Amino acid sequence: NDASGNLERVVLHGPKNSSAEIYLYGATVTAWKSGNKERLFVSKSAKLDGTKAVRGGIPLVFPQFGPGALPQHGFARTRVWKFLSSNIHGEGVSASFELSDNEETRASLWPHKFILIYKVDITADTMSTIMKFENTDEAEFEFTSLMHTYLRVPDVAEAKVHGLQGCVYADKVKGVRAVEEREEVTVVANEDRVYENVPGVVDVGYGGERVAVRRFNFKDIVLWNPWAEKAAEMSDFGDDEYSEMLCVEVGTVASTISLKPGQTILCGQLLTVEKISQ
Ligand code: TA6
Repeated sequence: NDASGNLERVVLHGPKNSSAEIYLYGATVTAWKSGNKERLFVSKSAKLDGTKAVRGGIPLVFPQFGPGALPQHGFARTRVWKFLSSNIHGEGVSASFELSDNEETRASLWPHKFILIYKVDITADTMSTIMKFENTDEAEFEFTSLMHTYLRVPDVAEAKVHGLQGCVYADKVKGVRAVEEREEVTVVANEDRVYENVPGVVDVGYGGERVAVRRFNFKDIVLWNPWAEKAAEMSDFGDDEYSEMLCVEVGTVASTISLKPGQTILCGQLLTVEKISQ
């Protein structure tokens, strides 16, 4: 709870010392421990007081990815969600959260009625984050959405990303579109890429482990590291922290998701920590 006694965050304790922490602000996962290691990156300078989106963990991007009519990445990551319930099941534990439209969003340039139900579930070696989007309006609407996952890695230059070969990507640093030729992608400079319609599992290997990223109903994968020059421009990102993180973000951002009145869609990801046999 925060200083005035309001519920500020939910901490989940799962099997084999696994755990997760979710701030109600933005329903932002800010920690995920598996195999006794922290698997997410949160900047030491991140704001956790609700004054701006958390720099790290898994900020939720909805209803707009990137810049546009709304503030960058939309409003879901900077609103306080409602804690619904937590649940212990055979393999682990979960917590659910809800966000719906309010006066402010109805007065915004995205004035639609919606309900989001977000569920974070951990087992010994996995974390899933699943969103149910519902159109509670009288008219169809469309949106883009993404789970902005900051993975923690010992050294980003040593991280190997598999599963992107053959995909078309928009390179936002170079301002070009191209096809990924590499089976193994490494990040050794500022990268900001939207890989479109990625077919299968993407995994991020570092040391003797990898995190496998499985997703459903999210078409694209964003790969981002600000590197030193962009990190220096962010007040909530330490100058040398960029080497400890790699954003591998699941979403539908190169096209939109549209929902008719009353329609729902479930989208999400399953992150699994796996040992890499040498
Ligand atoms: O991760 C992709 C991206 O869209 C980058 O372009 C960069 O802007 C990043 O999100 C962080 O955005 P933020 O608004 O959280 O600073």
